[in-house]
Amino acid sequence: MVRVAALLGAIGAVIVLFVSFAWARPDATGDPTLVLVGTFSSPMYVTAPPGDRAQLFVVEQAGRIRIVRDGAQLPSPFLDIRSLVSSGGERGLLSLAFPPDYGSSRRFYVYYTARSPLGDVTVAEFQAPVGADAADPGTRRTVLRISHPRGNHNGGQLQFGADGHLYIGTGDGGGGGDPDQAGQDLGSLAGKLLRIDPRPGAGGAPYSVPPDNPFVGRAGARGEIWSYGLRNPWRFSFDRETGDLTIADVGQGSWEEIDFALSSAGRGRGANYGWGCWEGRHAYGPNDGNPECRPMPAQVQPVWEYSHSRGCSITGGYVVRDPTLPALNGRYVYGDYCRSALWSIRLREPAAQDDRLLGLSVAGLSSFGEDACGRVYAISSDGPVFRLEAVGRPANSPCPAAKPPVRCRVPKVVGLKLAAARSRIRRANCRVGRVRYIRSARARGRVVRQSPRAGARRARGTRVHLTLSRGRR
Ligand SMILES: [Ca+2]
Repeated sequence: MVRVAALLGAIGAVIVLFVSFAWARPDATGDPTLVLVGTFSSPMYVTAPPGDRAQLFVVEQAGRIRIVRDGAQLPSPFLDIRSLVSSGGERGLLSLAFPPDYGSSRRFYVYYTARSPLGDVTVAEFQAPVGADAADPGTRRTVLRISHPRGNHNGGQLQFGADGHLYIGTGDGGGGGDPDQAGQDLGSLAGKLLRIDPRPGAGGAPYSVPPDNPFVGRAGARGEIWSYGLRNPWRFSFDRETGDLTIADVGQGSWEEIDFALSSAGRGRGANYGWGCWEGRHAYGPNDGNPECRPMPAQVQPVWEYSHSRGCSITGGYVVRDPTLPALNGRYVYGDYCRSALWSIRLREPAAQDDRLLGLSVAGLSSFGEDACGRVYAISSDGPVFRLEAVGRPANSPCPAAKPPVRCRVPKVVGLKLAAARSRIRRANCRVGRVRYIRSARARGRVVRQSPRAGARRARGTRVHLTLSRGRR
């Protein structure tokens, strides 16, 4: 009897061990995990100046920006504009963007809702003295202001595109159901993705409109508009490798959506994303009778949507290009403010594929962010900021250096036979281009001319054209 009990006990122990092992299976090396970077006061966003591998800038909702340098938070803020910012709910200091020339210009841009006039959506420029850890609040220059008396749908994202222009995501003006019918109104800056050059323009203008914006010169339309039909594009981003644009547009009562625009197909130039006539891929019934929805406008369909059985407010993220996190390379990481689970998906036109849980969660997910070397962060409005890292990566590993692009260094092939020239050109990351023959007395059967010349540096895969001598007849 004792022996039977012991045997049963042993079997039980094995089962318990097996079950607990199955539950507590350690993540495999290389899987994504969350590493705490620091805790802040209602953090909304993180970013870093281009090429700055040591620092991370953390935007706090009330109106401060903090610097984390080499993993440690600096004691005093980089910027404190709490006296200008109306904060709480969806309002506050919402994002920050550094232009490509920040290293020399020291100018940067913030997006906030103003105290006065209350709620005005505001894009402002500040400057930080070279070498200083704090910007000078006295350098403030208002770039753009949009009246916004309602408290919600303030938009809030700033991003510089690879074209050097500043993209600005604005909400539809708030309330519910787009009461101003702003989304489809090309005369309104609300419910849009805008594209401007934020530096002072001609004749004292606070900014200028790039002449290749889609609605420049159209009567009744604002030239600043890049794409429209958005409800509250709280977060949008560019793929740092391809330049593709992804907008996560927060839905009304039923559908959350992801809009995706390939850089090679115009990056959403002039696109109508449908709001307030469409919510996700569905006609938005309450606005059926609105003139803007009669007839229903054609919309650029989202590549992904999910219903409110999964969440309530999408938090858009980034296509991961972190070389130290190959498990997520090329996947778009996103989440939802109302659910803590993080997801990743492959963005494709016309439909995204392979939506998966990451197996990680962040409560109160306010935003994602990306640093100068492409590492991605997940931010909780409760305070913590996490970095997505590969399991097994040593703690506080430095930001990896960007790999220089592989280039074609044109080799000298004059004097070689064709086979030898081909192999030398391939080894130099170039390609063999046109091969033609001439009748010439010199160097029969060998290369007598090449273009480009030897030593030139060109993009990878550049074609090298060859001229060979056949010899005289
Ligand atoms: Ca839409």
